[in-house]
Amino acid sequence: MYSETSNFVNATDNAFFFIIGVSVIFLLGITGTLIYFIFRYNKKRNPVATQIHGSNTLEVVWTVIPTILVIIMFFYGWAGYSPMRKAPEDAMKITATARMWSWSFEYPNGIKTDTLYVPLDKPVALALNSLDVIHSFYIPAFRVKEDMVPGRGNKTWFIAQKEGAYELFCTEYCGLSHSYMFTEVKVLPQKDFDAWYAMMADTTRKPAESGNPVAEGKRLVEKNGCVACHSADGTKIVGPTFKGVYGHKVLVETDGKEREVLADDEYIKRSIYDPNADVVKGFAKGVMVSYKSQLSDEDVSKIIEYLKTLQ
Ligand code: HEC
Ligand SMILES: [Cu+2]
Repeated sequence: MYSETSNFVNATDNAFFFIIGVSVIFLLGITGTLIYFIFRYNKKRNPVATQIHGSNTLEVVWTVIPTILVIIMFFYGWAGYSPMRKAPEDAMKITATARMWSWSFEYPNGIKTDTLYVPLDKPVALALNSLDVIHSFYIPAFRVKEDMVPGRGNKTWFIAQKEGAYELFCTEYCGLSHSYMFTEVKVLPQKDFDAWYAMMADTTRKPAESGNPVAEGKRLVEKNGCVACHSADGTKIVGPTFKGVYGHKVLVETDGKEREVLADDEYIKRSIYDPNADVVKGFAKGVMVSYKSQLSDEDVSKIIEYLKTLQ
């Protein structure tokens, strides 16, 4: 049994506490000396200023000691950082995708979740992608933090060593709803993880026929973070409200030309898969990026069923 939540906790904390410790010692030492000098060399005690011209001993001391301290800091830092760069070969590979303003995780068997599930005591390697702007993947409890830059293909990895749920959030300011861009990482013992994994694979393979499409559509809209930009009550947020969207006439700009279209199934689908083809007048192009890789045709028709109910 480990007492740390991940394999990176120790080394990161060592570097952190060493730097903090040195800083505190210097803060106290310098402030103490300052106060002593104010007292010792004030005008009453020392009416004629003492002139000092150079001291090799002092110069050597205040060059050598800080140099040694900084080198020690570097080694603590390097010892903590360099294992983070290379994931073990046998690590479980998960792809994390960030977009304004939600997370999605894809596992080797193709299932997708908005909460990260990982097995206990097993290395997990994450490929970090962003679909729009720069985000940053952060699990404070694991001391894991890595930028997610579109097109750059950053990576990170860790071994979760304690069962439980931990915060996972975006730590790069990425626009209006950045502060809502958080989720959890759930660490399950291998047995529970395997059970969860198999269960998810089953439900993904054969979608419940009895499911209510409207409820599922609503769930998809929440799960995929559409609600960060689209309200259901008529309020304009980043994007147009979903209220009354289905079946109404919209003024859009297509290839720089304005035209009026009817918001039918076809239009809504295009809005989700290719949002910048028809840009709703009064809204910015490029803010919403395609959900082609995240939502199937079936998902889209469920969302449409849900949107129909918001009149
Ligand atoms: C980052 C903010 C953002 C997110 C997240 C987002 N959208 Fe959008 N959406 C916009 C903006 C801005 C527009 C208007 C500009 C345009 O048409 O591209 C828009 C337009 C639309 C339209 C056309 C609306 C109309 O009035 O004609 C639909 C439909 C839509 N989005 C659906 C969705 C769905 C479904 C999701 C989630 C799967 C989603 N959006 C996620 C910002 C977002
Ligand atoms: Cu972000």
